[in-house]
Amino acid sequence: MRIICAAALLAVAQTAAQAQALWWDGTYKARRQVTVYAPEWNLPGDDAAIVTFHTGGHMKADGSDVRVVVRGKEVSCRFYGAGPGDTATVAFRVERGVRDYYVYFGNAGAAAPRYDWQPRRGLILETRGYKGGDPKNLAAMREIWSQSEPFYGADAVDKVWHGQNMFGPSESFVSLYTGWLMCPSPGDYVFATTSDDASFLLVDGKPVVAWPGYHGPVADARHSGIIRLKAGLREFQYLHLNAGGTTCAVAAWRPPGAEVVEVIPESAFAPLSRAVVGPLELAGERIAADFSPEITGEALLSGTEEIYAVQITFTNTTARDASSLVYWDFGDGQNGSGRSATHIYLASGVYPVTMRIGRTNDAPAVTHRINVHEHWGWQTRKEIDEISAYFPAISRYNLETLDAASAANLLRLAEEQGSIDFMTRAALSIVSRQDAPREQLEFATGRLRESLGAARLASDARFESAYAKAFGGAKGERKAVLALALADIQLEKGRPGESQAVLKQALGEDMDDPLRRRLLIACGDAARYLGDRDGAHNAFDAAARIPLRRSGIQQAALGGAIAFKTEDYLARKQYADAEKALDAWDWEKPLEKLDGYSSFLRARLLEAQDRPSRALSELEAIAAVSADSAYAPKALLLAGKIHSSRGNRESAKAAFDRILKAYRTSPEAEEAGRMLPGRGR
Ligand SMILES: [Ca+2]
Repeated sequence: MRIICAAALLAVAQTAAQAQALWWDGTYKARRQVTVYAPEWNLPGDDAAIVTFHTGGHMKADGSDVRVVVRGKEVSCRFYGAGPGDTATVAFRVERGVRDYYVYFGNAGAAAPRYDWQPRRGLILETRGYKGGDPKNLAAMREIWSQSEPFYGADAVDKVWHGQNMFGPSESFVSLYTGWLMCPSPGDYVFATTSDDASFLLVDGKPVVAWPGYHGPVADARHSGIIRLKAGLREFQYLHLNAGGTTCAVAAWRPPGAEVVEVIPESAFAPLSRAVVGPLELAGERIAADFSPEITGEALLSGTEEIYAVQITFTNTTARDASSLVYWDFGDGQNGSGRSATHIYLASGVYPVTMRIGRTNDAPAVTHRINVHEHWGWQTRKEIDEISAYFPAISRYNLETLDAASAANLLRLAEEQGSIDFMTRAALSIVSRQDAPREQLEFATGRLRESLGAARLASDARFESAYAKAFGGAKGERKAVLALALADIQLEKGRPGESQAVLKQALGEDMDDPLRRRLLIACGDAARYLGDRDGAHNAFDAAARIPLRRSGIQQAALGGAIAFKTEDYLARKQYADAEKALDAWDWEKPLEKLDGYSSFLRARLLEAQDRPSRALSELEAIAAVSADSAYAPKALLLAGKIHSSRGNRESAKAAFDRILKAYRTSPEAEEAGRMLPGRGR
């Protein structure tokens, strides 16, 4: 089928190149020839064709300027909708014996045509976004449909037999199928539906089956109805809603004389032709650059989150263009060259794809905004591609220019593949992008912190410089997220003053409560490291006053069991778990950081993680800001031991001396005495 289409397209291109038909109306900027290869069907009413084409951005946003013209005269048509991206879908009346039509668009002054024509052929599906409402009955469902937006797309389909939104996101959407059944004989027709969620089936405007409400599908025809019909063309309508989660829509029937209820087959609907799209033409332009996109593959990017990579092949279809210098901008920060180009998209969305014929700025160029979304390949094909097949191409992407959503998915992919280098580059490319939303920025800095650890982030100059650079130009929540990441590195490097300055700068920005709480806790830490007990207390106290929305992990951390858990994790050398438990503790009870216990456990963890300088900062903070606590002498003792093991005799001696002077009656005094050089045996 694809090969036939491509050949037909080429034929159209050549025809257009040989003899360009006269322009119908000078107020129109753009047109495309569309060609109907179909026999006459000898059915009642007009034959019809449907076409979806790219507009190059010339069409009015509401499509009211779209006209179908043959031999200088308008033909009745119905415009279904604009988008997503620069596409438009139009059905039109097919004239007897006429194959070539023109669809005109790009006329700002045009108003919608006055006629109200509908194709009485085929099965056409339209889907839109669900905006709410309870599908408790047909009237409510019709209201839901009339309120639903945005328009996701429309096209001819074979059957009502779908497990996802054909044109956009599947999580929640509303569908309207309108078709024309060729009823072979008069009699009683049984219709059945199974759906997730609501569905309503009508024939000739009369409700036949209703399955209202929110529910999953069933595997039988228990939701059915019966209607007496005359032979001939009958209007079929099927309204469907997926309010959330999984989806499915199936319509079945049993015509008179049939044995079983079966999915209404494609052959039951009156034939609707699909017109072949010719190249874009622009009024007064000798060459109008044009290309056509075709989905040529898809693969799961991430096994756990069902993120798809979609491969699209773009073909230069410019009429009367002999040049071979064609340059592509795929709209996601990547470029290519060649008469056709294949590109792999890593995130759903609408991408402005530009094709330029030649390198100069005045070279003919066109931009079509292309809609990329999870394709329905799993339904129409048995297998999808392996992501490893896309890896060579993806690994050549310029990550500095890759858009943030794609970079975030790439980061997931790299992480799953265990490629630290690729992951690091993807994460840094997100950090360096001013347009990366907060969620992606947080995801990137979070993944880096978790995969590499604070010590490695601090030891590699790339991270601090990337964070600092991004921080300089950031605003709002982005600034706060970057401040946390940057302050963490600065603390790790023993620069609590700089850390505090960065955090304080970010505190002036607007942000949500959880982020502000994290920022204040980090501020308190910087103050502790500076030995500023009052400053730390104020910051922790302010953090504690911000209301919490607890996550499961944080909930589990409540009730004092966390200390025991942390000790246990430390004993078992489960350091990642210990760190999470401590983070949760700090998050829940920031003021307890001043009691010394959680900080002391933190220091033990840092020592175990082979981060002695950060551990020493933590221990010194305890001795400075929690001097009255029982953990102060413990902290000094551990600090002395760490100094000793690093060969810092003076510092070790100072720590032990301090225990003997300030905490003479503490249980640690005896050991400190033994540890002092010259005193021990
Ligand atoms: Ca559902």
